[in-house]
Amino acid sequence: PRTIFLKDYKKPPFLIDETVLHFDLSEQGATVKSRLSIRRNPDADTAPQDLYLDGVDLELAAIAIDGVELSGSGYELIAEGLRVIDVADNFLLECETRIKPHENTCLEGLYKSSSMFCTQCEAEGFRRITYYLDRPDVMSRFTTTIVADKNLYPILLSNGNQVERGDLDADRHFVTWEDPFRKPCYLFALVAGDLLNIDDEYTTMSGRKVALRMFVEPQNKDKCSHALNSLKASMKWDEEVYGREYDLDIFMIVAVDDFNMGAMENKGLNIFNSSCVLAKPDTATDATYQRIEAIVAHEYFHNWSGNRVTCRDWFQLSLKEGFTVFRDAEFSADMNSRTVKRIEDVNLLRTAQFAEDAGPMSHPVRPASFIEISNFYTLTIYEKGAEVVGMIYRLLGAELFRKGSDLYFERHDGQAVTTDDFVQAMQDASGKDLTQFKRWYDLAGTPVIAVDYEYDQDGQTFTLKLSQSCPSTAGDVVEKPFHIPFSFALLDNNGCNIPLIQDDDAVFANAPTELVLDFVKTEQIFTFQHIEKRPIPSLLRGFSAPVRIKNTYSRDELLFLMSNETDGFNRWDAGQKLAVEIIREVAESYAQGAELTVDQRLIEAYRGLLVSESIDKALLSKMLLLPTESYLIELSETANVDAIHHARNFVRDTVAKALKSELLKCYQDNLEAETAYSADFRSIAKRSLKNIALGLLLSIGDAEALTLAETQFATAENMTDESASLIALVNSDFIAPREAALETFYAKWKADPQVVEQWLSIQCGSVKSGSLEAVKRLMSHEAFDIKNPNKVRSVIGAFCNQNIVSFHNANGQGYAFLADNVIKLNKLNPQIASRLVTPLTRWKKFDEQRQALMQAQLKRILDEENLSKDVYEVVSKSIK
Ligand code: HT7
Ligand code: ZN
Repeated sequence: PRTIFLKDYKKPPFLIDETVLHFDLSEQGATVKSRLSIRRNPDADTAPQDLYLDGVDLELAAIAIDGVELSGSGYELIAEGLRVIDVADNFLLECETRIKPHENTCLEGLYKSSSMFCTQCEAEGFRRITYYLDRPDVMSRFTTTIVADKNLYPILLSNGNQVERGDLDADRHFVTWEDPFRKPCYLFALVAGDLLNIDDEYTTMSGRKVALRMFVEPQNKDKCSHALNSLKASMKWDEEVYGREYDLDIFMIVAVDDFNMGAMENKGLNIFNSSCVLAKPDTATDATYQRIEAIVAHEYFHNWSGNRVTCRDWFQLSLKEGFTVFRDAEFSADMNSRTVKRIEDVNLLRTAQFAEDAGPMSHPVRPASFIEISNFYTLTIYEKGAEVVGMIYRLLGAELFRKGSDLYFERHDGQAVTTDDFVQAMQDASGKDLTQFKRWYDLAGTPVIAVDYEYDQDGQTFTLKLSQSCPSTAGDVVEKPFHIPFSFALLDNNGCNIPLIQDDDAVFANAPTELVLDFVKTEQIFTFQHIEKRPIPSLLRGFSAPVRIKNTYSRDELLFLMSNETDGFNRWDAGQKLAVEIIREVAESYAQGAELTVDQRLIEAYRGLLVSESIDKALLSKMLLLPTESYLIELSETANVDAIHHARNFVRDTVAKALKSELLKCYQDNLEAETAYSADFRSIAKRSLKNIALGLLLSIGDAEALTLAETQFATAENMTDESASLIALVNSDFIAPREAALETFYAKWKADPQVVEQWLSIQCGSVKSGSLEAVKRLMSHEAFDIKNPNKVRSVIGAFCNQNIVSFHNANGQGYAFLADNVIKLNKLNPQIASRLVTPLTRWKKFDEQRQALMQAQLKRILDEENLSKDVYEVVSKSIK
């Protein structure tokens, strides 16, 4: 397969001003007629005689230029495309293509999901619909007519506004849609089905009424209100925080069951994976409620950051994704607990993005090359990309950042641009030099910061010395430093912030108590004056940059920070750091066969948190969670999976035993009956605390807790409590109650796919119920369907990513199981196959024996014939 390089980017030689599409959908297949008004691009880098169009798995039925049918010598079918020979400067190209949506299992282009037709065109799916210039810098006005059976497909949708509809003979009908905004074809969408609509309305800041319409299969009509409320909140937030107003008369959301990712921001017609949009209290957990709020917002925000201003090429993907994740994270922080949102995001970044960036697929936020773009919808593009935007925000401050985003949207509205254009707008609006900052876009790897500090009692100065380095994946060290916003404070021994005076002349009274330091050199010293007593530094507050920071604190300092740090994120992080140290200590003893003991100070710290009257419950619920096995593996040079698993469980159980009465009280205190389910963050925090306490108590085999869990399971009035009690039972050693609960749960919910997905992943992700044999059995269960990505993620994904000791069993059978399924999925759905293979690519983290077993499976996959580009790229880059 061919590698595509950013350095080879050329402007498109042709442009398409108008795209008129006509779809005829039937049970036999679809016929697509296109009329493209094409002209040469006056700004093109080259002027070829021929026009090359992208096209994959299409049957060309007819082709004409300016109304004249082309003979065989006028065009040539080439690999993945069509060459139209010797074209003029301006012409109308008409094509008729036939496609088979029913046979489309890769879920790109036009496909069928249950009884409906739908599309997924990003990144390069449009070329599976018709021949086209399938690249984001070709922006066109689309008019789309859909013809289909009126009874089977009463609803026919596309982008923009509906302009015409009518009946045809033989029980067929048509609808025509016109999108007034020029857009790249990756934002095209079509939906046809027997769907119900739930309607709402929004009045924009300028007083325009926008119809909001959510389309779902009839059985889901009571699962729409949360998404619609989230949509209205997002529309309002984007007006208030970014000054961005919605621009069409209608905004549509469609839920589909078969979808490769979470959702898609098609202009005016967002398509969602059902699991990311449908919710009602008895079927969706709090986590799902919050995920839906975030994803609805994310897709809506793309209307400006992605659609109105789009990407020039796919190397710029983070231009829209990083910025939009930053926007949706700020939205979620405003709607919920800001500290908890930050904790969750940093947890994901440090666990999974750092691992990606240290692995074989490591790439910069703006990659320099790729084989298959679908492989680059990564944590680096999304999450690290959002961190990079967040760093600009922290360097500029809220006001200048807003000036920058206003300038960016104004300057580039209707254009396809680059991450450089984004940074330039931020620089021009703020006057802050971001030249060095741009390095974040082009270099892979996670910088490491070493912190050193000194307090001089006589001079009353505190000196902070920061050094940075960045190990690249090639094993060398990046020489040039990054521009790092390093958020910093000093705490006195009561936990109060001390004024930070860097310049002797500064007025003490106006001195800030928190600073964002511009850390731009490899080594840099910052000095603070008039510090009367030895302070404790508060470093990288709020995780102000995506870096690893070497731990500089003693255990006592960490304990102090756990109860006194004024930055919520750092307070939580102090607890994590302490727990990591203690689990590692226990893991070492376990590996050596020595006696296991847990530092009593950790237990006392948790006791202090549990009895605290003042701590915020949302933060407390996060502080009571130990670092995950995945994070502990990520932090290890060579991970001893079994030792980590046992040590973490030992620490958890020791804490739970010691704090049994506090945990029972915590459970009872947060049990209070609710009038009605509410997904506000305070209610969520209470449920979360209660359920964490329950899980801890059950993990130590507490009989009283078993009764509590069984009662909660039988009487729960919402899915959060029902599934939490199921999870607690599944992860306990109460075998009979566990099996009974799993059976009852399935019998109750088997008709609801979103709940069944949870049922599958709870079992497969648990070491207690998810043995490899059990997982294989589930793959023959009526609830499983290998063609449905959600089911694949719930079973195979949960086993390989969450049930870590079982997947990494030294017998290698977990690895072979994953490889078998990657091979199977390679044919059915390459995008899903290549995502699924990720855990095998992380072989470097494990012992030699496991490394060999993992690599053997990667080689087995690579030896397969007809490997997709998707799987080929990931596997070939992962083999030593
Ligand atoms: N922009 C969307 C990306 C997406 C996608 C990419 C590849 C294959 C399938 C896909 N479905 C959606 C989603 C988003 O980031 O908003
Ligand atoms: Zn996105």
